[in-house]
Amino acid sequence: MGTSFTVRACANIALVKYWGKRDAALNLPAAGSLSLALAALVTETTVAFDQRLGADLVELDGGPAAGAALGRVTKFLDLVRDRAGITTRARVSSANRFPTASGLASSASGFAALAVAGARAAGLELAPRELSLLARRGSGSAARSIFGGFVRMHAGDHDEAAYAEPVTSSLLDRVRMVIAIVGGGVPKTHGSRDAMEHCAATSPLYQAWLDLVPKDLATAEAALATRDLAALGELAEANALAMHAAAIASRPSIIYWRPATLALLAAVRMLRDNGRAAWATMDAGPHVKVLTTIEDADHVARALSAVEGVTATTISEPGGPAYVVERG
Ligand code: 2P0
Repeated sequence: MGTSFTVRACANIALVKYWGKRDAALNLPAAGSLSLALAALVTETTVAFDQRLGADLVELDGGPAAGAALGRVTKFLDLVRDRAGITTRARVSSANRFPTASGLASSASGFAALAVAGARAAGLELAPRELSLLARRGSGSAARSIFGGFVRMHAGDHDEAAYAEPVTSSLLDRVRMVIAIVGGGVPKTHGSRDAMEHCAATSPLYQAWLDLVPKDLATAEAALATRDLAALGELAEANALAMHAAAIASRPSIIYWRPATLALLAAVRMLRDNGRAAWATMDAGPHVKVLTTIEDADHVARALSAVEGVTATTISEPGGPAYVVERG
């Protein structure tokens, strides 16, 4: 059996969302995006190539993977094998170290960890940018999870230009994210991969969304450069609402929100009215993630815990880059 590599990668929450592709086969995003890595949401993945195996053996969260989940991992490992010039099958074990029963799942941390562990186990020495390009093929948001802190994903004009890279900002020392879980792990109504495709094909607001993203990226990067958390927060909340508006306008509609999602948005607005740092963002589910500061994080988490329908809250620090924890 080849050397096994165990890698940890953090999930990330986009402040400027990725919502739409321009090439499904290469998984090229239709626009750029910008995210914050979260230390509280970690995936740990071990990969070892083994000559004795006739097929990839994949375990996800303690159980054997089958069907579409297994197919997606094998397809991704095929990219790694092609690159390394091998045909050996692999043993993969991956587990999310996410807050218990959070209802969060992350293809971002999962494919970032698989890209780094898979590449190393196959004997490849890839630079971070190449790992980001590789991770993107597994999942668009995974390209961002190779890096820590604030991360900018480029849409690029060709395959090799669609990678992510870290954005340095001294705001990183000030921020926290509070994750408010709605409905304790109810399965998603629409997976984001199919939902963004359906939105692109049917939403009359999709083109307006695409036109908006470059402007929002410029505003977000300016806020990071000038350490203006209020500007970053306002932009992130507005961008998330625009993404959801485009999704809601799809035909038939894609509505990720539950009543508690709206109650949380109102609570966040009230926190701001009371002078707290709090700006909301939502992804392909009902949960609300709130950008705040170290000073206000406990207060914000307590306020959000009191909202009816919220089953858990977690305060997260910014996360670091994907890294090898063990080789064996
Ligand atoms: C984001 N999402 O920027 C956005 C906001 C969901 C809502 O990235 O098809 O799972 O694997 O490239 O990365 C989720 O999309 O999609 C996502 P694929 P992915 O975080």
